[in-house]
Amino acid sequence: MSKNETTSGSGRRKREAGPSPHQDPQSAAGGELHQIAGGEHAALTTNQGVPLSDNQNSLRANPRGPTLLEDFILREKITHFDHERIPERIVHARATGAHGFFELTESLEAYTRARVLTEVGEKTPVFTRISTVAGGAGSVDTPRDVRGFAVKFYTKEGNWDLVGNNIPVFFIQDAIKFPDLIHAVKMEPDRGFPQAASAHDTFWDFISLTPESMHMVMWVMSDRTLPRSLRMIEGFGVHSFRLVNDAGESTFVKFHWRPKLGLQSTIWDETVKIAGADPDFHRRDMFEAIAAGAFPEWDLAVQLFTEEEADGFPFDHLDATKLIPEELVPLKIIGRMVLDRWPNNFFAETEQVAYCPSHVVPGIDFSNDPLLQGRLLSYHDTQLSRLGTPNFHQIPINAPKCPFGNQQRDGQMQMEQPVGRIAYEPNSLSEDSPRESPAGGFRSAAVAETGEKGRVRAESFADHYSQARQFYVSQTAHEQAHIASALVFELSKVEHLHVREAIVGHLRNIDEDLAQRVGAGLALGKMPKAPVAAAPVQDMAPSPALQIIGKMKDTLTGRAVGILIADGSDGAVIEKVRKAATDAGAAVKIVAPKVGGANLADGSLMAADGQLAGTPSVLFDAVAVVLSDDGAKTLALEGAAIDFVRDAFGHLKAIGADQGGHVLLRSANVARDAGVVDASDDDAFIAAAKTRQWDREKAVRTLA
Ligand code: HDE
Repeated sequence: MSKNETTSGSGRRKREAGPSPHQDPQSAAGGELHQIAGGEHAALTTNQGVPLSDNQNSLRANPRGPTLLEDFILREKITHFDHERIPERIVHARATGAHGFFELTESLEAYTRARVLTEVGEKTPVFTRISTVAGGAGSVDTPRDVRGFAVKFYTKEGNWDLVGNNIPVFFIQDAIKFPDLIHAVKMEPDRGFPQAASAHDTFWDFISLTPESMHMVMWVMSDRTLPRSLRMIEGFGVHSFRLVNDAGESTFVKFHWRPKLGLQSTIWDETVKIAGADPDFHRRDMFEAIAAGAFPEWDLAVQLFTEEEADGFPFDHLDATKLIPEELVPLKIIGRMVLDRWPNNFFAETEQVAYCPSHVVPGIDFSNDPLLQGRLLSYHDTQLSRLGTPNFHQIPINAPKCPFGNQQRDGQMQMEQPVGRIAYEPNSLSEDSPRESPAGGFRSAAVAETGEKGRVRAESFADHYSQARQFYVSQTAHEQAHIASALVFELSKVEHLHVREAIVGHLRNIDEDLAQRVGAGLALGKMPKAPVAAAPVQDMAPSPALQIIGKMKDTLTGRAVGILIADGSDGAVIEKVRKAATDAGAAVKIVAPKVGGANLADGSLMAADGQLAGTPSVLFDAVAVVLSDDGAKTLALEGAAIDFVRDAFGHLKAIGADQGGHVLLRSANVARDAGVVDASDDDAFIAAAKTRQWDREKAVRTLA
């Protein structure tokens, strides 16, 4: 059988039918053979199925003459190309997506009738898209930014989209402020920069005038926005939702994703350098992990609480700038999500996938969070503009995997061909047209509403600082220093002094020490006044669950180790380090001055996975340097080699070095400390490599 397949019926081209680890087994169902004489390859055709004899030359009046308008092949190809782009998402344009499944391990039967949350052991297919917010589709993977965490569950009762972020709160309390927030953070409209960066005047100006954003600002300035890998971030549904059971009773719920690999971030200097070394750092990491069978995995957990319990919280859970501390309502793990298949085609799937928080299934319902209420409108509207048609649900990545049908008809890009006379309901002319399901269909929770209509903000939304303070005081000293330094960095890019001062004023309401550190970092001279808080600032109990360092796992699983070698390196030491790191779960890469490899001391050639100039140490979690004395002397004159070890040290990573390796370290002024160990002592190296050397930081940079 040749590979010359097209899908049957539609005549659409199928992807080249070679074996692919990423191909959806279900979509691989065979089409008819497109019968083209001669050759092994599929015939190249126009979109009308006409085979092409020549794809290299357009039709000319004579060999050196004008191109003819009659060339329908040229016109079709160029016109299609001209229309290849669709409007990119106004936010969350840059993303990585993958297929997988959700498996329920604990039934929530008492709380909900949603089968996806009651059928233990059931594997529900998912498509998950993790994004940055501010940058365009072509921006880098690693700006300081929130990560979107959107999961489409293709359940038996319809699609459920859980469209969350990697931060459990948001900047604003009311959807009507969203366009202002996004306009403020996006590149400034007169100059078209900065791309994918909040460090500029308009963002901080808006924030300084929006005290409700202070809690989110603490999270955004923390290393949460600098993830080491998308496999190592948490996800949050942010808003309260409702679960509704068979009896019609409802319970509030917050959704949490917890990475099996633990939480891990990079540090700012490292992040900046990663952006240059590999703009696709996170996408590549996810691609490589899935290709290697190291499937990213998260637990799904819920916080469940009643209306009465919520009334007792010292904040309003309908306010998306507040979280519910785990110490107040513990997390209950109910299942796991595994991402095990890369998309066949980035555009068809990751770009065209259309998430809407309004996509819920029977048994899941909304709360009155005013931010959520606005989102219920916005996403569907945005899909109409992006995908151009109310039939976007028919695009394969968006279509439910359960049967679906109704009397909606026509519209642009209608792919279905409904048969028969009936396009309305109720009707008496058809036996089998779709009907309502009074018993199993979607029902909203019967919630009583009273009160006066008006453009008002509830009094219970007035406290903007208490949880910001709780977040800050819950952090380790290292994390607090990073937050203070991030604020200094960002505000130092703000030209307007009054904006810098206004933010420091807000910080005084959060934590005086933080405000002093940032004020000193900006050389403010005189501390600005704190604005009057609309509600008294409360001291809430610290919540260690808000840390990153406290949630980092001491492990090399899912992490990467780089071994720098050169001509003359000792193969036995390299192998020892490689084996120890691989056994500990790391992906190991050999880095050498030339990609072809290095001639080792014993005369053998060791191939390299990366060339030194293009494979800096920022791409690894720990490094080893195995060099002969001559190799070290040569590399001491090589900027990329000096940077390799100096950055590894500066980014608080473990360094294992043999005798020659230490020669290079000395040339780079890298001192010995607890994380700089002998490469031959693989136990010491692996122990150090499993974590970061936080205590080293004060020796390598001045933090605010
Ligand atoms: Fe979104 N958001 N958002 N957002 N959001 C979009 O929808 C919007 C908010 C989130 O991978 C857009 O399809 C409004 C909170 C994710 O395709 C748009 C408000 C949270 C994604 C939109 C918010 C999110 C989006 C742009 C304030 C965390 C990417 C493209 C009321 C819970 C989904 C699109 C994907 C995308 C509107 C606030 C998460 C314009 C009006 C809070 C993960 O519709």
